Amino acid sequence: PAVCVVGLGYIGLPTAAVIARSGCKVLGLDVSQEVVDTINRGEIHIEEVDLDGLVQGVVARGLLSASTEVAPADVFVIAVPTPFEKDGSGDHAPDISYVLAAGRTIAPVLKSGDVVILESTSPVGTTEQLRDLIAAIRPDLKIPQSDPGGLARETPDIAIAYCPERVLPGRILEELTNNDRSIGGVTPRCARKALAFYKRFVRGECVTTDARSAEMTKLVENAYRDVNIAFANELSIVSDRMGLDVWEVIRLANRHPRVNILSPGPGVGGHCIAVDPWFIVHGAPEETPLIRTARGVNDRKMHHVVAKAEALLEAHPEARVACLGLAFKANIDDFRESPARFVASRLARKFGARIRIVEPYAAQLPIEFTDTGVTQIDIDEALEECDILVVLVDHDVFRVVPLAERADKLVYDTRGIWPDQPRVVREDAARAALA
Ligand code: SAJ
Repeated sequence: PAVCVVGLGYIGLPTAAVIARSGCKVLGLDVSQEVVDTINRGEIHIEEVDLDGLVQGVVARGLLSASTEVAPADVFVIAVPTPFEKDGSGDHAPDISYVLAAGRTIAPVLKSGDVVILESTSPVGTTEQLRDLIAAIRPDLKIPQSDPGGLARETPDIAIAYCPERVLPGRILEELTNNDRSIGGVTPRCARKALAFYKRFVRGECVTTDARSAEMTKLVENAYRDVNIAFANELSIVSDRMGLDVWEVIRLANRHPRVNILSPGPGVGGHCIAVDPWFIVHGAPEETPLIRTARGVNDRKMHHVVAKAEALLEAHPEARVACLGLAFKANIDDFRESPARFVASRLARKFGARIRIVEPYAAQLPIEFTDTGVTQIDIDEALEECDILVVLVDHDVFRVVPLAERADKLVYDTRGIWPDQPRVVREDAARAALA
């Protein structure tokens, strides 16, 4: 089939490339002319393992091209952002305007037999809203209606389904092919149509369900992780207070066969885990105290880390400080919604030239560090020049620094990468003792 992928971002571009590799002719749509031109040159505008070679190959073979103009296709895959907007009351309302805009873009070229698949993380009911929008624009098409009794006899002209991506940045290409997928149809027939498409390039199991359940499943996966990370982050603050090493406590607790606590960190970042739980809270505000609280715990952890780092730097006014890492997690170059970046920029604003940043995945420092006096150095320079190391990201290049090279440093390790570090900032008492 001819495929049109709407949105060529972190999910859309790898998805378009993998579909193209399976032999389909793929047109990628994006609103940015720059993105379109880059891809048509066989280049990419995002960083992802092995994506450059794949895109170059499928573009060269004529299987993938990009455009700002829609064209007819047999399958449409929508992978556009679904951010949330904070309204006046501090509520977090999902913004599905890009999904609806994509629907308006493709509706005019839809024809009988087409399959429309939404992949963007979306609040429950979005796929049906997309369906209603298409129905309003194209009254000439028979649109699938939800049919719980299965009594409808009419065969709709098009199929509409929700199939969330669930790939991990840094492992996108591998997970795109190997992960299981949930495929939720507006009707069972829609799900089967979408299933036949995914079978072309997914090796994992594809499980069909209804659209609303598939939408909720995606949100639940990320809320599950957020709640579990919040538990770890809360433990880290509790352990601080009690003068305990949280990493030691978690290591021991995880020896229990049914306990598997995640890792504390400076907070939760990225575009998914810190966002998607709000979609559930927004849909059922009264029924979600746990999910809401977990979000708050993870957000507050960033401020906790800032406060602790500030106290440390104030207690050692002569010390030169290196912040290790800006990315939102280990071994990637993605700085969106990064707690590490938040902490480092706060310290930069307050302490200026005392701060150095080590981020091997950044060619230069982000905009907010301009005019702060902060400089970017590499890890070797940090180990030579700096007295305090604030570990904000668990990049492998930091993890492998041997004890001998950091034994004389004072370390605030928010990721627990150096369990053997002798001078670690752990809790208030330890900080006072070190000062
Ligand atoms: N983090 C911790 N402690 C942990 C694990 C993670 O502090 O033990 C932090 C990370 O440092 C990062 C944040 O949480 O700041 C999120 O990282 P992540 O690796 O948990 O997740 P993402 O955002 O890279 O990708 C997630 C994945 N979802 C789940 O694992 C349930 C991925 O499969 C989804 O496809 C993706 O969200 C998405 O796009 O929704």
